[in-house]
Amino acid sequence: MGKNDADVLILGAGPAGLVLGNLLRAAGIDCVILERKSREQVENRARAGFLAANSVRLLEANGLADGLLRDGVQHDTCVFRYERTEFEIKYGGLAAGEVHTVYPQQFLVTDLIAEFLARGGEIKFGTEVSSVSGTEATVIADEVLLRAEYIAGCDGRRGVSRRSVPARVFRRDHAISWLAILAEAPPSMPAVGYAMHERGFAGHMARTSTVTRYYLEVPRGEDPEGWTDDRIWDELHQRMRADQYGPLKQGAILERRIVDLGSHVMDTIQRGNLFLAGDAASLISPSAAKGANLALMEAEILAGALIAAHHERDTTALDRYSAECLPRIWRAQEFSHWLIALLHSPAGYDDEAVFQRALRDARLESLRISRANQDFFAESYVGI
Ligand code: FAS
Repeated sequence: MGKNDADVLILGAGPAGLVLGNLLRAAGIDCVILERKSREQVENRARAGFLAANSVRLLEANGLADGLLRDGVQHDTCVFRYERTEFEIKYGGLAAGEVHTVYPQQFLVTDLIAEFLARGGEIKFGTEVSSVSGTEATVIADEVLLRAEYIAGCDGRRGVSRRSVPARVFRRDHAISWLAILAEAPPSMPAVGYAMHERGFAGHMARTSTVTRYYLEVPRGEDPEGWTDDRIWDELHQRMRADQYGPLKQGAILERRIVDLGSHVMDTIQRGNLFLAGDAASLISPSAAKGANLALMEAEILAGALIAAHHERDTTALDRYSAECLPRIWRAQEFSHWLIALLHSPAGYDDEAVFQRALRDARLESLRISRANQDFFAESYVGI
């Protein structure tokens, strides 16, 4: 058997791979990250932005939070707008009193890359992994066979790792699509805005003081290029009921892409010495801002298990890795599903559509008037 190229080979320089790499380097474990994109591409890819309290604690406890503590903005309010009225939930004052920190994913990834390299880690950018073997603990990258003690599959929703773990996969297509928009415009409200409208759902999430994320529910198969800047702002104004609650701050549309809301969970996220974390392990819709936060949670659990296995030859935590992560993955899925049902309802006036909308409005009403519902929302939204 050839010499190992590293103690741990990590596939993917996203939030999962980079947090894992930084925690392993801090424990003196030799690890190499293999990333198919260039550093510039990875550091400029805009995705998530809402970091839950647990994620901030994890990053701060491991010396990875300088940027987000300096430039991140605390967030504690959701506004719900629908036909009947508008109400807000200040979730920072409910349940455990926890809040989000808004810090764009690309900023966090940039910080994590710099820190990982400063800790003596190695990242091979522009390196495509074509196959992974958990039983051999080997990968083939750019036609070169690499070997390690352990492999961490953090290569996202379209990576090769997930396909290398034989598992039963539970999929759910929510049959809902969003136009995901980034606008060069300041946030129009100091809150996450969820608008339910007969024309479909609309969402407003801050990213920075000059960039805002919006979502518009659109038909499946929609061409994002068919949405001009003017058409996007017209539709947002209508669905966010800007005439009633105040105009939205406009600006150039920086990015428009379609996100088909889907979820998938596997019944195991490990095979031999291969362990999955992040989007490679499970997919969740962006409705509840859980994707990046789940990635950080799994990276922390996997790091602890790999450190125990490498330094103490104790593989108990590694053997239990899936059992440790899956119950939390399912809780996040359950809340994401609940929120999707709250934010969307079938269009039209047939009995079923009207019935579903009435149920949705009743859920909103419970959220508006019931402290118990508000505490459930707060705990699930920023906790889990
Ligand atoms: P990533 O996908 O971030 O990283 C995986 C890395 O692996 C990538 O850099 C990729 O290039 C690399 N890779 C893949 N295959 C490889 C191969 N064969 N060889 C080498 N490298 C390979 N979540 C939220 O909570 N809120 C949001 O608002 C939100 N918005 C999103 C918007 C979009 C458009 C997308 C796609 C996702 C969004 N998400 C959001 C979810 C997102 O944040 C993910 O959960 C998060 O990026 C997951 O991190 P990783 O698991 O590290 O995977």
